[in-house]
Amino acid sequence: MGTQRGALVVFEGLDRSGKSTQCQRLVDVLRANGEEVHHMRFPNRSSPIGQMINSYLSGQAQQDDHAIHLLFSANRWESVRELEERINAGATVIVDRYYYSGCVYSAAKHIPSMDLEWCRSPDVGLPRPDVCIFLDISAEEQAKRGGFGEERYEKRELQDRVRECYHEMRKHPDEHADMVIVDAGRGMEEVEQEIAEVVRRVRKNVEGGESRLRTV
Ligand code: FDM
Ligand code: MG
Repeated sequence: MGTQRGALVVFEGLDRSGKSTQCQRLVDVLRANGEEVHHMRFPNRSSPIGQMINSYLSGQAQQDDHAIHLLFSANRWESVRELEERINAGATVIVDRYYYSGCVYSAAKHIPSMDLEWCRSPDVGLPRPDVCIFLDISAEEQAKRGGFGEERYEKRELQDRVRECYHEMRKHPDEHADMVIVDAGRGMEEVEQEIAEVVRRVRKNVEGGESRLRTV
């Protein structure tokens, strides 16, 4: 018998949804329990492609919208081997943003040649998560938390369109099956508990089920 594979858990949500905080908390709790955990985030700004993405997001560089979209996808593809190796070695892999962000932030630009389907296509074949935890936050709550940073996409109007695109994307049959919506407008601890419950359930399913990762 080989090693039991780990679960692939993705976090998605708008800026200010508490995504990175909740990711880190989950990682800390699992590790404190002695679990093998690998934490990744996209964009991974440390690779050469990631540095191009970082320059674009910070406004230092311009890119054609299609080109930057493909760079975000390439930035995931360059990490696939590492991701698969960790999963197959039995680690729980927790990912902060994945191809859902890739799709919705680009589609939210409303460029006619870049609809959701086009945006999704370069990511087809990536490892499909066992669950995508979508931290949902209303426009009002997001505004209350305030403090958008300086980066390219941190603007009210675009964020509203991104929110719509996330909900549009949930209609895709695969995405619908994988996405669990968590109301992130509540207190940090309440949100954390709900996430812990979802993750417990998912890890149990993975342990009892098909050992191979599916693909997007
Ligand atoms: N983003 C992130 C994209 O536009 N496409 C992608 O594929 C990914 C992974 O990059 F505005 C956007 C989402 C966000 C910005 O993300 C940087 P972080 O989580 O704030 O670093
Ligand atoms: Mg950000």
